[in-house]
Amino acid sequence: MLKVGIVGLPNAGKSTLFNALTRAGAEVATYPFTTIEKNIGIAQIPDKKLEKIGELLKPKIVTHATTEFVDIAGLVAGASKGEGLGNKFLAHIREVDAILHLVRCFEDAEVSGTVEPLKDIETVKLELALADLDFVEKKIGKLQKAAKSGNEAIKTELESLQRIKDSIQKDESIKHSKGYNLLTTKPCLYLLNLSEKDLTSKNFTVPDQIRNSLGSEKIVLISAKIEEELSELERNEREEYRKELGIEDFTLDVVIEESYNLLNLIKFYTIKGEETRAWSIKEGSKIIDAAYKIHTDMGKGFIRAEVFSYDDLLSCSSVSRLKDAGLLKIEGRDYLLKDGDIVLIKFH
Ligand SMILES: Nc1nc2c(ncn2[C@@H]2O[C@H](COP(=O)(O)OP(=O)(O)OP(=O)(O)O)[C@@H](O)[C@H]2O)c(=O)[nH]1
Ligand SMILES: [Mg+2]
Repeated sequence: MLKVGIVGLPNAGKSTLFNALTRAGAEVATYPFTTIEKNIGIAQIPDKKLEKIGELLKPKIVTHATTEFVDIAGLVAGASKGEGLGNKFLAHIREVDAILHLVRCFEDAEVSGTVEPLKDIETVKLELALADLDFVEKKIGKLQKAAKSGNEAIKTELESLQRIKDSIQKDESIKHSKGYNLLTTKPCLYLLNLSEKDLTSKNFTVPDQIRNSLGSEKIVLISAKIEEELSELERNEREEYRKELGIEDFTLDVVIEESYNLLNLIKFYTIKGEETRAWSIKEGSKIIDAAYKIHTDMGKGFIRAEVFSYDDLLSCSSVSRLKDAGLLKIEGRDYLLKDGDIVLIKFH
């Protein structure tokens, strides 16, 4: 499963956010480096289409797609050189497919550390870049020895690594680095962790310096603490408390959805028997990939698939009417899945 890692300085509120997302109950404390070993948890992807399909077809079970979140140890300046929990932290970031970069903006005398969001952002960005530089330099060192043999492929790779190194040093975006799994090329969403007061008063505007530093990167305002409190409540109570606080948006849902988008996934649905279920798959996948994802036997014994779109189901409001209207298509194994496709796979 694809993973989203939560990254930031110690005491930024990473474990608090992680608990809100996954209800996994990771340890939270006012002192730094509470998290040493990474925590892994699963969050359901909020899905309005799935809920709508559920309302129409009334299956016994409705199953959401999920994403894995990883709560990673806090990072400090010098991590790339082994400071703090340096190397461990960086190895855990290397394993994730996308990053939620959580930035402390909340004042709280109880919680140690300072509130310097811009500095914190720059620190994390610099450490990730330095870790990439270190990785690329080591790789170049190894290849330079091998290149003495005159092998053309090695020479080409060396040139491309040299270009990547230049980009990192000039703080430019890195192109054509597929296969190296660099930290700075992972898709990233910035979350500003505001105090309860700043979030609910809606007076907080993102400082220009932060906007400039992040360029076109996406920013979401959140209070990890409020989200954690909300996540512990039952649905009705949660709604009430949210209204009381004056928060209209389901911030946590926004975070999960945006994380999901970072992973370049689309959703498809199965409606067989008593269960209606949402599945995630990489954009650009074929129906045969979906069949294997559901069950290996389904992939191996694939005959054909019946496919219709969520929009057509909604406008016809039943599968039989949709069939009458000729909107159910028979597709072969190479059919390219579209977001919102509802599929029934025939196999032997
Ligand atoms: N006031 C306030 N406190 C928060 C918020 N988010 C987290 N905290 C507090 O900040 C402290 C640190 O939170 P953690 O979630 O443990 O932070 P962390 O980033 O996981 O820290 P490390 O594991 O040490 O890297 C705890 O006392 C939290 O209760 C917030 O939104 N507002
Ligand atoms: Mg933690």
